[in-house]
Amino acid sequence: MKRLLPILLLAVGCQTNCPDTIVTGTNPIISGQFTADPTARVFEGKIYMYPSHDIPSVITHHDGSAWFSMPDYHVFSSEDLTAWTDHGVILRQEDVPWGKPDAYAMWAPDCVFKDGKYYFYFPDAPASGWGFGIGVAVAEKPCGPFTPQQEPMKGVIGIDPCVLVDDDGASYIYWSGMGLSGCRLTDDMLALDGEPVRLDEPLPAGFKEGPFAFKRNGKYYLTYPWVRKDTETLAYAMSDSPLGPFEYKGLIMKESPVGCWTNHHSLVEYKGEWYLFYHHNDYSPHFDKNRSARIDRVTFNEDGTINEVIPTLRGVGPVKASARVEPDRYSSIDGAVVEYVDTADFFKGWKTVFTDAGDKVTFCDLDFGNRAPRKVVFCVKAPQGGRLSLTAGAMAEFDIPASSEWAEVVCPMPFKARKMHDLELELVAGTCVEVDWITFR
Ligand code: FUB
Repeated sequence: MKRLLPILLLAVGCQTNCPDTIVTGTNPIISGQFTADPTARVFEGKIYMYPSHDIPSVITHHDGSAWFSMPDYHVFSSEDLTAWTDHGVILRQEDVPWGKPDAYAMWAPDCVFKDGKYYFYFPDAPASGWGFGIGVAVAEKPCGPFTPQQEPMKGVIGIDPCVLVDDDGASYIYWSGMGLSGCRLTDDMLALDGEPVRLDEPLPAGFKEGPFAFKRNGKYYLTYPWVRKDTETLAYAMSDSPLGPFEYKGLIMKESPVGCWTNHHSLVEYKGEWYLFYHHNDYSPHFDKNRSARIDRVTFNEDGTINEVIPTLRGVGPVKASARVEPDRYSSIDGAVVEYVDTADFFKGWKTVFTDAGDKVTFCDLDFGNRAPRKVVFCVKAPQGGRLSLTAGAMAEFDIPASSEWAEVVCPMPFKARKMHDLELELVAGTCVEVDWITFR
């Protein structure tokens, strides 16, 4: 074991902002703005995410409390689930001909592809009348421009549309409003083709909103937020037919232990693996109507049932050692704690606080590539200094000089790390060492 002195200490700010591409690989996947109700679809070989867009509340609920405020929709795409391109706003409340332009009611959307066109389904409050309608906007490309229809869909009063395009081209829409309803769509995707069917009646009581339907190996899945006690779980039911009857099968994700009343999700297969997109109020700990999209892996059993997904901070994206590695998005933690970097700006993210010797975190699957880095950089604050051990295949210890401001401490790498390793950081001496991020050069 070798003790190494830092060769450079720079007092710097430790956060960056990139306007169009957000690179995390961890949860939540998008920073700098809120991204709720994420619907993920694969178009043109990429993942597209159509979330709704929470902003700090500008409207109140009928009881006077701050309420969901959702003025528009963005679309994001990614090839690797780590780097997300924000393609910008695809639809604004002011642009919906039948909508109330200041309702802030652009709730959970969906987008599907059929016969050369992209159909974006979205809830909005009608300019006249009450409740929610569901509109359709059509585009030639997955990121628009989307042209909304003049009128909402007839026969649909409700929120959270989801559309399943079946293998034979027949399409079905599912939505929430006085229960969970489903109906076949007309071939042009713009209207109901027949009478809606209530789908929630055979399911355990407690269906709320946000249905997401998909087909896998000939079975139809109806997945949905379900309140069995006090907040939303994600549950699912299966059927041999797109309009049921659906049989309840179990939970996909339990209630969040803290913070967020809602959960809202989608499941998607991408490059041979299945993923659950869902949300949590990570960047808004005091207001659960400002949510952020997350992703975790989903696995299925032989009989098609879904294994419970345990939410992680590590997420699913590949993370390169040459990127900013955030140990606060840990895979496991022992003694160390995670806190916000700046409670006046939660988008600055988190730091890992190592208080006592032995406190540690592990960050799984860090990709060092083929060229072993020569340096490691710690973005740290350590009023009394300390010593961290770093394990990535081999192990070394690094002195962290005393600094009461954030500083980049650059040290030579004493061993060659190549390919994939789980990274472990442990405080071996000193007290109260805070780590914002580390990187390898
Ligand atoms: O985002 C507003 C509403 O909260 C959605 O439509 C629901 O599914 C819930 O996530």
